[in-house]
This record gives sequence, C-alpha cells and structure tokens, in this order.
Amino acid sequence: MSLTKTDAQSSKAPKEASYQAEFLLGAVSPSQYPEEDLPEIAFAGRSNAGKSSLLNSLLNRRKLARVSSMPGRTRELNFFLIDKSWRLVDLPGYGFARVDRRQRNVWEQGIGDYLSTRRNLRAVALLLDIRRGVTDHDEEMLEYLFQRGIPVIIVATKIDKLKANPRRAAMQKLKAEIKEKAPLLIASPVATSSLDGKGMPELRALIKQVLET
Ligand SMILES: Nc1nc2c(ncn2[C@@H]2O[C@H](COP(=O)(O)OP(=O)(O)OP(=O)(O)O)[C@@H](O)[C@H]2O)c(=O)[nH]1
Ligand SMILES: [Mg+2]
Repeated sequence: MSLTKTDAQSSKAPKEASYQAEFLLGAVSPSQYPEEDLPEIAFAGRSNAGKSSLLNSLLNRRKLARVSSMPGRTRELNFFLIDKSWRLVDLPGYGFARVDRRQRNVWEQGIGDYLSTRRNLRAVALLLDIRRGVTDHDEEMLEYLFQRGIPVIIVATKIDKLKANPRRAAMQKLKAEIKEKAPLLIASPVATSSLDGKGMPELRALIKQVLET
C-alpha cells in the first residue's frame, strides 16, 4: 500500500514527499532522448526487481510508471520530469532468465547506450530484490558503473517480503557483496518497500543530496 494523496499532502508529510511528476517519453534510441539540459537519476535493475513500483511509490503516483510500459517494448527507457527541474529514468530491466541471450543484447543496446553517453546522468539507483541479492547481471552492472565512474545508490527492494531477522541478515549480506564490488557508493544501501512506503524518505533524501552536489 503506498501513501494516499491525502497522506502525501498532509502537513505532517515531509516536503519531499510531494514531487510533481509527469511522464515525458519512452525512448528506444539516443536520438529520442530529451535534451541533456536537466540532471537525471536512472533506475536500473533486473527485470522484476521492482523499478516501476518503486518509481510510483517514490512519486506517490499509483500508475505513473506503467503509462508507457507496454508489453513487448522492453527496450524503452522511460523519462519522467520531476518538479520541472530534474528527471527520473526508468531503464529496461535486464537478466530475464528465459530470454537470457536476447536480454543481454537489450542491456548492451538500450541501457549501455544511455549509461555510456548521458552527460547529465548524476547517479544510478541500482535496485536489488532483497531476497535475491546481487545476481551475475547485477555484478556486471556494478562493474560497468564503477568503470565509468557513475555514482551508485543501492536500493534493496521488497523488504516487506522478509521478516525482521532474515531481513537484517539479507541486508548485511547485500552490503558485504556490494563492498566487494567497490562501486562509487553515495551511501550505504537503502532498504525499501513499495508496498508500505518504507525507505522512501531515505531515498528522497539521497536523491536530494545527489541533485544538490
Ligand atoms: N511485496 C512487494 N512486491 C513488490 C514490491 N515492488 C514490486 N513488487 C512486485 O514485483 C513485481 C515486479 O515489479 P515491477 O515494479 O513491475 O518490476 P520492474 O523492475 O519494473 O520490472 P521490469 O519492468 O520487467 O524491468 C510486481 O508484481 C510488483 O507488484 C514491493 O516492495 N513489495
Ligand atoms: Mg518496469
């Protein structure tokens, strides 16, 4: 359950809780990307890691991220304009087991194009399903980001799926695995749930920090 509009707009909610967000466009090639005139933060992660859900939860908008995610158009990068001053980019999911080979191409073309050319990219939020931790594809992604010097925010997703103890253990394991890969971390991993909104204030604070530096 994400925050309702009333919750988000109540005086108790932190100011950052009410982003103004609009879907801009879905792009399959760099020529379709918007101008590089505003800072961008991209969401990356395995297919099913929870990117679209997190985006909606973060923005307090139930269906915003789904607007453009049409079946069969997995190569699309979805751009969202936030507060008219920066953009969130929902990257295609990678590592979908059943179409491994093809999916790798998708990652090389769609995601690689974006990450290797985008000069206004400020950070990548790498989403990891807390129950799966760092997969092989995630490792590739971490390495890639590290090599390119792109700052990374690690976001553990779906923490509502685990009870307190296994959750703590999973977070510790994840932190250790990440440390080994030595990416340019902005902070230690954020534990989130798009279902109940846990971790959103922390993630908003990190995003704010990234945009202000
Ligand atoms: N319980 C729980 N389920 C979640 C959470 N986040 C996402 N899910 C579920 O996980 C599935 C995948 O979520 P999506 O947000 O579509 O994942 P995605 O990373 O955008 O996937 P692709 O678009 O294929 O790359 C959906 O069934 C969601 O309902 C969460 O925080 N808690
Ligand atoms: Mg999605």
